[in-house]
Amino acid sequence: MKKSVFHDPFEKARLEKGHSQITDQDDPVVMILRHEDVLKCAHNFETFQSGATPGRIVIPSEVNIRDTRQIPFEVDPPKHGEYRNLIEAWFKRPFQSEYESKLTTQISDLLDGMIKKNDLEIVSEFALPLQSKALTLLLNISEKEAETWIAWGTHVFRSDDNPLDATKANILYDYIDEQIDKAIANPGEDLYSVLLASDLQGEKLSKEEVKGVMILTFAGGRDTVINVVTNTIAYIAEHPESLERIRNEKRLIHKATEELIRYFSPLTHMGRVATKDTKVCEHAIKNDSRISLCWASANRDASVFENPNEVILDRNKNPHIAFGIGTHNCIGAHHTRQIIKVLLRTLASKIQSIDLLDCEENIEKWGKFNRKVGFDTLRVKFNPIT
Ligand code: EMZ
Repeated sequence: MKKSVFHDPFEKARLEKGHSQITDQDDPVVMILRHEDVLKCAHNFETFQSGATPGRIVIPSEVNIRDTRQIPFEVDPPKHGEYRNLIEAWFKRPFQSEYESKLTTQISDLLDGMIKKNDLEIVSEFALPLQSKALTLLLNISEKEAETWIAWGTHVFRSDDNPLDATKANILYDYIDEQIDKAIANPGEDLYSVLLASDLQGEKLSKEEVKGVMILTFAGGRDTVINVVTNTIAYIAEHPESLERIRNEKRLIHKATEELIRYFSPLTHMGRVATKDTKVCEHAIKNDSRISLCWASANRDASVFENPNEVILDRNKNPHIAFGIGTHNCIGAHHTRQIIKVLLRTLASKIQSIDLLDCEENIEKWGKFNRKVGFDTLRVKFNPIT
């Protein structure tokens, strides 16, 4: 069995019922599995809100490990749009050519260091440093800062044996508090300072609001980006011809990026809390209960994607929702897309093939579903173009 194959555990339940129930910390969640239904619920932010108790829309729930509301993620319209307007332009900077060229230098330097190794562990030695270094660009701060974040490991709220590790989460909160205080004392051109200087309806954002945006920026794109980078390396190792195609078909890279993100869907699902008694696919949803919008299942829905379980690098019609959809679509999506695009381009320019030496899969368990989301370790050797 190829290691870069990611099965769809939801197919049967999606076809038969369209939903499934799981329990997370004694708080049940109805998973919505069909593309069409996920879309409908995501757009219906009045009935399915994000602005519940901080942490409750995350699965596993983070209500026991944080009180800070993540912004704009856990805020509903119209306030959501006001926050979003403040930061949208900043999160579109990855499209600028200067940003892209700095990202290219980072990834290219990192790869050069890795090419010399005979046995390289991708998650810790490549994907985590890449994610952290790239994040310094998004925050517009010194690349050196990435060293601190690399030491935190792949997930800031989870340690290896505990998905809800309050001690670990506190490291991030304390760090962000400290950075906010530094930016107050010494404003610069970084995201903290930009947020502290911005006005919302004539008032400056509070420290708590700035913290809410920063926690999301750190946590939201961490394990997800690491997984999609690692999984992409595994895919290329088993499909060396894909690099050849990327080298030869100049326009393929955009479609290939979207397709890999669809196929891997690194965030399985995101929750919402019902604001009234309602129904989804004939299934009753009680007021104040949780549903999950299962992006991973929707992205394998055969009524939308032809041959959904195949990676088709030049897939034409690809309305995937790996970054969510509707008001709350992922604000870090541009940054992530650039990372994958630049990664593919850089690999194509330097690498002939990748030997996959060994791996340990990272399997998430959601009730009866076991979903491979990435790797805990992936050992490879890069073979450069000579
Ligand atoms: C939250 C979430 C955001 C959550 C879009 O996802 O990502 C998770 O990894 C974090 O644990 O707090 O930021």
